[in-house]
Formats: sequence, structure tokens, C-alpha cells
Amino acid sequence: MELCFFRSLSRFSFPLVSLLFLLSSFTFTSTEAYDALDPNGNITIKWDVTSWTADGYVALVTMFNFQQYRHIQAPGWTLGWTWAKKEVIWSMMGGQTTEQGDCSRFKGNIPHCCKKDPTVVDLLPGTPYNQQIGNCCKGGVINSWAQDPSNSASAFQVSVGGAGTTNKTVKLPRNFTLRAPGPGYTCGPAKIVKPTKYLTGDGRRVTQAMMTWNITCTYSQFLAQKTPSCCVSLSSFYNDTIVPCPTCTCGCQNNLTNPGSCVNPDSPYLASVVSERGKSNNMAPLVQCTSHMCPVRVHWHVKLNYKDYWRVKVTITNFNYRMNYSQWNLVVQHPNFDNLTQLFSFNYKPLNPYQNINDTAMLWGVKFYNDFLNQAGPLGNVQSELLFRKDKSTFTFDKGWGFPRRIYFNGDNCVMPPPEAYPYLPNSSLRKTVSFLVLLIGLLTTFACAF
Ligand SMILES: *[C@@H]1O[C@H](CO)[C@@H](O)[C@H](O)[C@H]1NC(C)=O
Ligand SMILES: *[C@@H]1O[C@H](CO)[C@@H](O)[C@H](O)[C@H]1NC(C)=O
Ligand SMILES: *[C@@H]1O[C@H](CO)[C@@H](O)[C@H](O)[C@H]1NC(C)=O
Ligand SMILES: *[C@@H]1O[C@H](CO)[C@@H](O)[C@H](O)[C@H]1NC(C)=O
Ligand SMILES: *[C@@H]1O[C@H](CO)[C@@H](O)[C@H](O)[C@H]1NC(C)=O
Ligand SMILES: *[C@@H]1O[C@H](CO)[C@@H](O)[C@H](O)[C@H]1NC(C)=O
Ligand SMILES: *[C@@H]1O[C@H](CO)[C@@H](O)[C@H](O)[C@H]1NC(C)=O
Ligand SMILES: *[C@@H]1O[C@H](CO)[C@@H](O)[C@H](O)[C@H]1NC(C)=O
Ligand SMILES: *[C@@H]1O[C@H](CO)[C@@H](O)[C@H](O)[C@H]1NC(C)=O
Ligand SMILES: CC(=O)N[C@H]1CO[C@H](CO)[C@@H](O)[C@@H]1O
Repeated sequence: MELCFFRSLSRFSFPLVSLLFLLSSFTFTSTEAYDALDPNGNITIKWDVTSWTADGYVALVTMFNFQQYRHIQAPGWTLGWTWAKKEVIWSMMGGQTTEQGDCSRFKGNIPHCCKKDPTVVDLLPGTPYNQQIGNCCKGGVINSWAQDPSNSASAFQVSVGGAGTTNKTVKLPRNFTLRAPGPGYTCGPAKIVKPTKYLTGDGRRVTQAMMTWNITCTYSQFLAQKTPSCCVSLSSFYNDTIVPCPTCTCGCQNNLTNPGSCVNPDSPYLASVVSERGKSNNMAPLVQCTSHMCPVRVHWHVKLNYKDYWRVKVTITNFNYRMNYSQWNLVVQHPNFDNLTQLFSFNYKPLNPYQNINDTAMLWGVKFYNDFLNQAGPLGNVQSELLFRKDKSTFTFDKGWGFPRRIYFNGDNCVMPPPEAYPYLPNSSLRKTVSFLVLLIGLLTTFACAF
């Protein structure tokens, strides 16, 4: 029906108006950790010293993802720090260090790790129960706060030796680094905070940690990647131009200076890449050759215009042969989200960073249905339709109003086409006739296509 609609509409050609776009004021560069749509977003790492030992302490380390829409997906987080003294890790539960380091000065009882700067990773699902603790063993995957708060934390336990054994002598670890698994996060110094209190199982007694310190880590897309990783393309029922992602958004296709920077779906090279997968842990994107070269594209199609409602179709396409996105999410800013009436096959949650403005939505897939965005190929896309109720005082298709102001995929900004390229609305003096015509044509084609 959508195609029918296009076809019948394109038979009419309307004079044009040259448009001024309000949207240029929304142009946005993300060069700093501050994210206007999630101003308090951070990952907080909490160390609770649960007991003192003969030569140190046992600590429960918990990472809380307080970011609304940024999650850590497979292969998961790595957490590193530098010991302030000559500490060693005697043992761990629910996590492990990636390297033991030089423990040659120990006899008999050998520590789990003797490195000055240990690097810890989560254990995998299916770890034996006696090595688990609560919130561990998810392969380093942490969900976002808005999407799945019950899975937004990750924890492990360390027994530290060679450390202070009182809250006066203990020295806080320094230089925390969090990788997810690539760069992007910057962690502040550890700060001593009020000891965590625990409620016993029956809820009748409160115990508390010996000592607690917090570390806060924030994300910056600029640190995570030098080039964008996502772009937006646009189309509408009232104009048959499809506005593609800007050329070279995420890189340029250049066979001379950059051979093999992308692959074509029918290339024999692709087959060898696909068969080699799993053996190497190469995370660098291998994208399908497109003019934009982005791993992910979000397409926004203004699909239908009803009397009181209008309808949008959103399609997310994965062009990366090396990546499946699990628990993907999309953040979309559009003024009509305050009157979103219906959403098909995606989950929705309004985000209100500024209490009274309800123009930002978080969208994500339905579990076991489309929460998994497959690698590039025939299955590499997910889609949904959104139905908005028109607010007569603000609604218009003019000046690109029907298009989103901002889109994030998995927390990273998607580059929009320049506002002057947006599909034009046919000349304004004809608008009344047009919307009538559009409605009529819509109805006619609906019938025509139905038969
Ligand atoms: C729009 O259409 C009207 C009437 O046909 C015409 O006078 C006007 O110049 C057109 N505007 C533009 C920008 O083409
Ligand atoms: C981290 O996020 C939590 C929850 O949103 C917030 O209460 C806290 O103030 C944030 N911390 C920093 C340092 O921004
Ligand atoms: C250290 O422990 C003493 C009691 O043993 C307590 O009074 C003090 O507040 C603690 N200091 C910190 C920083 O936790
Ligand atoms: C922590 O990192 C800073 C800068 O990266 C470095 O100058 C400093 O020496 C490091 N401290 C330790 C204890 O490694
Ligand atoms: C320390 O982190 C915990 C867990 O995120 C949080 O509940 C607590 O408020 C934090 N304390 C401070 C002072 O930021
Ligand atoms: C690069 O090579 C591919 C085939 O490998 C071809 O389809 C494409 O047109 C070439 N691009 C340029 C800019 O030469
Ligand atoms: C993505 O998932 C599919 C189906 O589960 C799997 O066959 C494929 O190997 C995965 N690709 C990557 C890059 O992990
Ligand atoms: C925002 O708009 C949505 C959709 O109309 C509505 O469900 C939600 O309650 C609104 N939230 C606020 C805080 O107004
Ligand atoms: C559709 O919009 C494009 C701008 O993206 C413009 O060049 C084209 O003339 C418009 N077509 C019609 C029929 O209005
Ligand atoms: C037409 C319509 O339903 N408009 C409503 C859109 O949402 C705002 C805020 O929620 C309401 O005030 C409008 O009445």
C-alpha cells in the first residue's frame, strides 16, 4: 500500500516553496561527556568493604549503570585500577583478572593476581554456583537503567591482601578505567561515602559495610569513536524523494587508498569473513559498501496523514557484518512524542530530562521478537510504526516538522541529513487542496491496493 501511495502521488507535480528550516538550531555535536538527554547518566562503581582480614579486606564491588539508554553489550566490560600500595588479590568470586602477573615472591598460597594494575572481567553465564555472587556472571553485559533496571548492575567480590586493615590505614585504589569493551568512559577518583546499609532477608535487621567508596564514570561518544557510527535517512508520502544519509558520514568508500574498507553482499571475500568469525575477536566494524559507510542506519518515513493522526515508519538497518546488536535501543526526539498514541512492536518509555518537556522517547525491541538486531544481511533490520495524535496548534508537515530532531542508536548520536535536503512539502498555497487530495488519494489507493 505504501508503494501504491507513492506511485499515485508522484503523478501530481506541485510547485515548490523554498523552505527555511528551524531544525538547524538543533544541530548537535557530542564532544563532551555531558549528554543533554541524560544529564545525570553515569556508571557508579561502589566498593563495600564487607570485612577486614589478617592482611587486608574483602570487598564487594558493584557497578550500577545509571544511564537511561546506554548499555554494555557483549563482550562486556573490563575494569582496571592501580593499587596504591603493594596489594594483591588473594581470591575473587563472580569475576576474574585477565592476568595473574608476577607472584614469584609468594610461596605456598599463591594469590589470584599480583599485578599493580589488575584488569577484571565478569565470568560467563553458567559459572559453577560456588564461584558466583549476586549480579555476577553475565559475561560483562549490563542493561540500561530505562530498559531493564533489574539487570542494570554487575558485581564481583575481591579478597585483597597487603592492604590496610582498618578504615584509617586502607588506601583507595587509583586510576580506574572502564572499557565497554572499547574506550568511551572516564572515571573519577574513588571517594569515601557513607557505608552501605544492608537489610537482612527477613527485613528485621540492618547491617552495614565497614567502609564504602564510590567511583563515578561518565561516557563521551567523542572518546569512544572518532567517526560517527550511525546515520539517518528520511522520506515522506508527500514527496517521492528519499533523502539518504549524508555521503561519507562514517567513512568514505575508496578502493585506492582504503581497499577492503567495506564489502559488497555478493563478494566472495564476505564468505571468508563470515566463516572466519568467532575465531578472531576483531570488533572493528566490517560494513557493507554504501555511500555513508555507517554500521547502522535509521530510516524515518512519514507514511500516512489522517484527519486526527499521522503515522511514521521507523526502520533500523545493520550494515555491519561483525556485529549483532542485542538489547538495542533508540532515542528519538520529536515534539509530537507528547501525543504518541500507538506503537507497534517496539517498547516505549518517555524520557523527561527536563520535567515539563515530553518530546523524547526511548524505543527498544520486544523480547524474543525484535530485541536482537542481526548482523548485516537479509535479517539485519527491525522496524516499527508510530501513530501520533495531531495537536492542531502545532502540527504541520511544513519545514520538515514531521522529521525527528535527534536520534541516538545505543546511546550514540546518529547523523541527520542537512535540513535543506529534507523532502519538501508541495507549495504552501496549495496546501489545503493538497491535504484534501492526499486524503482522497490515500483512500483511493487503499481501495485500489486492497483489490
Ligand atoms: C506557490 O504557488 C503560488 C501560486 O501558484 C505562486 O504564486 C508562488 O510563487 C509559489 N511559491 C513558490 C515558492 O514557488
Ligand atoms: C550518577 O547517577 C545517579 C543516578 O542518576 C545520580 O544520583 C548521581 O548524582 C550521579 N552521579 C554523578 C557524579 O553525576
Ligand atoms: C572509621 O571507623 C571509626 C570507628 O571505628 C568511625 O568512627 C569512623 O567514622 C570511620 N571512618 C570512616 C572514614 O569510615
Ligand atoms: C594515574 O594516571 C595518571 C595519568 O594517566 C598518571 O599520571 C599517574 O601516574 C597514574 N597513577 C598511578 C598511581 O598509576
Ligand atoms: C555511592 O554509590 C551508591 C550506589 O550507586 C549510591 O547509592 C550512593 O548514593 C553513592 N554515594 C554517593 C555519596 O554518591
Ligand atoms: C570499489 O569496489 C567495488 C567492488 O569491489 C565497486 O563496486 C565500487 O564501485 C568501487 N568503488 C569505487 C569508488 O571505485
Ligand atoms: C549473529 O547472530 C547469528 C544468529 O544468532 C549468528 O549466526 C552470527 O554468527 C552472529 N554474528 C556475530 C558477528 O556474532
Ligand atoms: C509523555 O507522553 C506520553 C505519550 O503521550 C505519555 O504516555 C506520558 O505519560 C507523558 N509523560 C509525561 C511525563 O507527561
Ligand atoms: C521533494 O523534496 C526534494 C528535496 O529533498 C526536492 O528537491 C523535490 O523537488 C521535492 N519534490 C516534490 C515533488 O516536491
Ligand atoms: C491533540 C492532543 O491530544 N493534544 C495533547 C497533546 O499532549 C499535550 C500534553 O500531554 C496535551 O496538552 C494536548 O492536549
